[in-house]
Amino acid sequence: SLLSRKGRGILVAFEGCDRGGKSTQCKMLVDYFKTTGRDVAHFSFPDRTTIIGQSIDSYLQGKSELEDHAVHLLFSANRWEAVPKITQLIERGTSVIMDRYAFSGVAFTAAKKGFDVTWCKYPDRGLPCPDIVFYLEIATKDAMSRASFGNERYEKAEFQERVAKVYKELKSDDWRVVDALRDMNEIHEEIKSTVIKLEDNVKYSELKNLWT
Ligand code: Z5A
Ligand code: MG
Repeated sequence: SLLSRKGRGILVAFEGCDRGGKSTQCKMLVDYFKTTGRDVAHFSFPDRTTIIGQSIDSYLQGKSELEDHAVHLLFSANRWEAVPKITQLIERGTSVIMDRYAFSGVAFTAAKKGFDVTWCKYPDRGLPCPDIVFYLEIATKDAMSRASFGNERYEKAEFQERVAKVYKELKSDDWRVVDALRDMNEIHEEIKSTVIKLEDNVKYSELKNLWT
């Protein structure tokens, strides 16, 4: 099924603690793809528009309570429900840029008391594996000084520190750690050049499965 002559699209994920600039960089990369005539699609997780996403949204805003394991599985289900679209796009040559992914799922749940990383990874095992993960690294104190930190459930300094620790455990060779404190255009240039270098290498390779 793989591969029109132009090859498959590239799968990119942005990860990191709150307010590192993931959404900003995601949008800049999507715009770059568009202006250079590349086919591109943009996904954000959680996708708050689906039925599952609506319960996640309400939970994050503190309007409803969900048991910790149950909400973990909902976040994962919210990714799985997007998989048919994502794989089809990739196979047809469209690149997919994702704002948060399974690593967020693991990092935020494993930061809670009584959870281990192995359990947290399992529901996301087998998802399409990103060709590259940009980890926007920012210290909690710097994140807190950025706009509107603190409005949602997980936006507490002590919790964010624990999230950062789990992310450290998840890092692999496909990750690029990006210093998120710099000027956003400088960060964009770095991300852009990494993606351009990678594009030709992945075009005719199979998409891998996460954590298998
Ligand atoms: N969550 C989970 O528990 N399990 C899961 O499986 C998933 C997620 C997928 C919602 O995420 C929550 O869900 C999140 C994790 C959890 N909880 N927390 N905490 P979200 O992605 O919807 O969260 P958000 O509200 O979009 O915040 P964010 O993503 O953390 O922010 P960001 O995207 O990294 O940053 P930004 O919006 O691009 O920038 C933040 C501000 O900084 C903004 O004012 C920018 O203009 C500014 N900014 C950006 N870049 C710079 C630079 N370079 N310099 C200066 N200022 C900058
Ligand atoms: Mg964001």
